[in-house]
Amino acid sequence: MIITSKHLHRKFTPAPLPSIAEDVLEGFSRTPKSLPPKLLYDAAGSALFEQITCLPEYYPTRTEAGILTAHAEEICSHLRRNVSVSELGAGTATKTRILLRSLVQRQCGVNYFPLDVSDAALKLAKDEVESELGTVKVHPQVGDFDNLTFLEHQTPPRLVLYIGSSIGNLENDEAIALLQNIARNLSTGDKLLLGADLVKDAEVMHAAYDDDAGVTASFNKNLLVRINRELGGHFDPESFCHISFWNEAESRIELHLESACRQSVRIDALDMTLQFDQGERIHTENSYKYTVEHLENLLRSGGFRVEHTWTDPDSWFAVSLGVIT
Ligand code: SAH
Ligand code: AVI
Repeated sequence: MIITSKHLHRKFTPAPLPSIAEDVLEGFSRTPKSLPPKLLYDAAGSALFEQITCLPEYYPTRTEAGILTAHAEEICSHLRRNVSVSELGAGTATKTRILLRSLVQRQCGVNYFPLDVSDAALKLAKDEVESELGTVKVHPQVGDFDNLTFLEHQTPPRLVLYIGSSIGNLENDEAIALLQNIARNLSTGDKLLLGADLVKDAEVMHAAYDDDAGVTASFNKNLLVRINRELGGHFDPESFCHISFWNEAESRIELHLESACRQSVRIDALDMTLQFDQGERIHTENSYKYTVEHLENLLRSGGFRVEHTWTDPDSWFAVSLGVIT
């Protein structure tokens, strides 16, 4: 529980605070404590995520890349000529290049608008896409999913990518709201390609979030390092353990940081002192796993008609194309 939070007794004015302050304050005011997963992606977090995507245990990236590689031409054949491409949570856009490579065979040039909270990841995306694909012009959009008006400003036809199973980091109602918000900013004939991780053997899923090299643990603990740096936090990341487990009832992998001892932690910028009991956890991420039916229903709830769903031979991952009718 929070033992001191003087800010709660005075009017809270977010404007002068650093950008992550509000989210951290809100998350630490909850019981149990939690932090929104988007905070995992400062420059260091984005670099750690890139390492995760190459881990032998982390099957989602290579499985989705396999689907995109096998079906890129077929996916592109569903698109109208001169489509512009936007992407939510693009990161470094490594997998996106698989699709862009096919797209540039079909049209003279591509305008690509990757949106991400991570400025560092977007810089890499721009460098790598433009140096490989000379006819793709990258227009990075640094920002949060809550503002998707940049979609509306592009000339149709439009393709939006939301791949990587990033939708799995949202609650079901948040996922539907986000898809509806995407749909609101599109028009008839525009399409959304949605990639999602499927339910499979629990051991396989769990190992992907508890790798032997400890990269996912560092990714998770980096949240505390970030709070120390950006908000004057006094966390000792080594006094927290990385916890991950499969929650079958909720069909999700959960990530937490568990306090190894009873301790108090001050966060200067929030004028807050947190108290942790031994074993108390901060919930840092959910990663929902789907069935194809659930994924397609999400698209429908968002306002899209499902055109096609592609999976890998083991049905570990699915990529579904929806259209605004
Ligand atoms: N699409 C890439 C990256 C996935 S990692 C892939 O498939 O490999 C998730 C990405 O989403 C990160 O780059 C992170 O910075 C971004 N992200 C997470 N929450 C976000 C939010 N609320 N708004 C914008 N970007 C977000
Ligand atoms: C970005 N997102 C889909 C990843 C996932 O698998 O949920 C983030 C991640 N967290 C730990 N490892 C990877």
